[in-house]
Amino acid sequence: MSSMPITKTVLITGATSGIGYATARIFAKNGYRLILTGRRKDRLEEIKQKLIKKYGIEVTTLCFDIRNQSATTKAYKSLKSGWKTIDILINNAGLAKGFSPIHEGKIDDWETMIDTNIKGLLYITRLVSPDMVAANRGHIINICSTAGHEVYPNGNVYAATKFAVDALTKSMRLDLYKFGIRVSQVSPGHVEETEFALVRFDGDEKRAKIYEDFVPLKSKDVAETVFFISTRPRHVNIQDVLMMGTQQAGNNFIDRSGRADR
Ligand code: NDP
Ligand code: 8X3
Repeated sequence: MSSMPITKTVLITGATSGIGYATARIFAKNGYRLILTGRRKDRLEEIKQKLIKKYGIEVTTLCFDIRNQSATTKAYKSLKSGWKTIDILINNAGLAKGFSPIHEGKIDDWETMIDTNIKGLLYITRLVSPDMVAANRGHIINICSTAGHEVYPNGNVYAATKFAVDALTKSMRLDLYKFGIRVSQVSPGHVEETEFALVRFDGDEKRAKIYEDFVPLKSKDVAETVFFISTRPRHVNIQDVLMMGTQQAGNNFIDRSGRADR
């Protein structure tokens, strides 16, 4: 780490748990200023205080539902002047809801995934990117998924939203590279130390135990990758990192013979 103080500001959507929280911790540890978002106000406040106390950094929080365009705009516009220049935007907020074949899927679940994973990502990007264009610099890192590269049974709409994220990453890059803005993506396979499975199965803890017979990635593994991407020299843009635990070889190939770390 350089001895110069880091003054870069990072906005992380969905920082109240899992990959977003792990990403917040690694940027905090390295002295960045953080804007953390999510819907759970108490969690945001608790994480803010923890990171300030542990790392002595500056943190501000924005509590809003990213599916709601006016709430997203209002929250973003509420940022105090010193917080308006965002160097790195990490589009992480997202979720899967349900695990049903297409003919049994719940329309509400589909709407939730589409509104969060695609429309929410677009709303915040639309707000942050003009200032990056004006400044001729910036970095946007989208959290996609292996599900954005390869489908699996019952993954239908979740996979469709992540294929959309992949398309957006590629097309945002085409629109923004002329302005010196890097657009990158991380596409993880299964990741534990997240609430992903619990959310997918509507809080059903039994069904959410999907990592008991293999070792997936941990949230920190993904966070470290995001951090690595964001700390390359300005002339380097890592476009996509497809990453899985060693016991996963593809979305449809998981060695479930037991956790290799036991
Ligand atoms: P978590 O459930 O732990 O985290 C999801 C985060 O997104 C939370 O902070 C949540 O905050 C936020 N979020 C969800 N919905 C909304 C909303 N409507 N408005 C604002 N924030 C919202 O799961 P992960 O950490 O696993 O998920 C992070 C990203 O990683 C997602 O995009 C997911 O698709 C992706 N991913 C996850 C993988 C995994 O296996 N875990 C693998 C590949 C990709 P809050 O509830 O406070 O609003
Ligand atoms: C999350 C990983 O395999 O559940 O994107 O789709 S998976």
